[in-house]
Amino acid sequence: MQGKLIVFEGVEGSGKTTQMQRSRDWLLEKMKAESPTFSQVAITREPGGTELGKALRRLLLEGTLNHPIQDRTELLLYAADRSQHVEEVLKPMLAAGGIILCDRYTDSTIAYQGYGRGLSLSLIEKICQMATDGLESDLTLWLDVDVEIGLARAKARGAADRMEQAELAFHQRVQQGFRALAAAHPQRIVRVDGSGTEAEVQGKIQAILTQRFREWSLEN
Ligand code: T5A
Repeated sequence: MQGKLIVFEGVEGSGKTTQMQRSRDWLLEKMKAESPTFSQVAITREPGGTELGKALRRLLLEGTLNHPIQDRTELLLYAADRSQHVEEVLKPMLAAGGIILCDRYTDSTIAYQGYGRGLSLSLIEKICQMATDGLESDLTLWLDVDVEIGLARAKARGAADRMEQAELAFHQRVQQGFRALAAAHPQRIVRVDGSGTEAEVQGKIQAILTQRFREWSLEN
């Protein structure tokens, strides 16, 4: 089977990191049993999936209160992180047949910088196209949780980063963005109810992945 890019999306604290780790462990076990030659299941994230990206992540999330980042600057910094990530990490791994679990990708830019900040969606699409060189996810799992629940989970974990500190209405617009994206791309984006326990959410993800891997194996 060819490499696959599986993206996890959602509002702050929706459980992406938790579910990606569980999914990787499960996939590795499953692959080992079903296809002994298969080995690579990698986890990566945006921003911060490369050395350059780690520096950009610090700039984006630590923030500078005295010199706020302008909305278009923010968009370009996320795009710069992505462009580097696509060329340095995603394309080579996919070419080697790997399964990539990626924490956030282009839908986050549309949801946060488009719906959240109010930047032009057509401008964002062009910039995403340039940053990704046309590389789309094979599957995007949207972990759908109420914004308040997600923010409370993130807050319980520690100090809020620059994005988490944005007003509630901003995060609600972001959520609306994910909803619109899922409605517009029903084959690529699958909604997962993220409100249950970690194990319950993981059960739903495993069912979706099982079905998708079956379809992908039939394509070859
Ligand atoms: N961004 C990103 C943009 O604006 N534009 C872009 O183009 C891109 C790529 C990234 C920020 O950048 C923005 C979006 C973000 O604001 P980040 O640190 O990656 O920053 O932020 P998040 O992606 O939101 O990461 P978080 O770690 O905050 O959230 P996760 O990964 O969704 O959630 P997770 O798994 O860490 O869980 C959070 C807490 O909840 C608990 C966990 O134990 C943890 O403590 N939890 C649950 N509790 C109860 N029930 C469950 N089912 C739970 N699942 C997890």
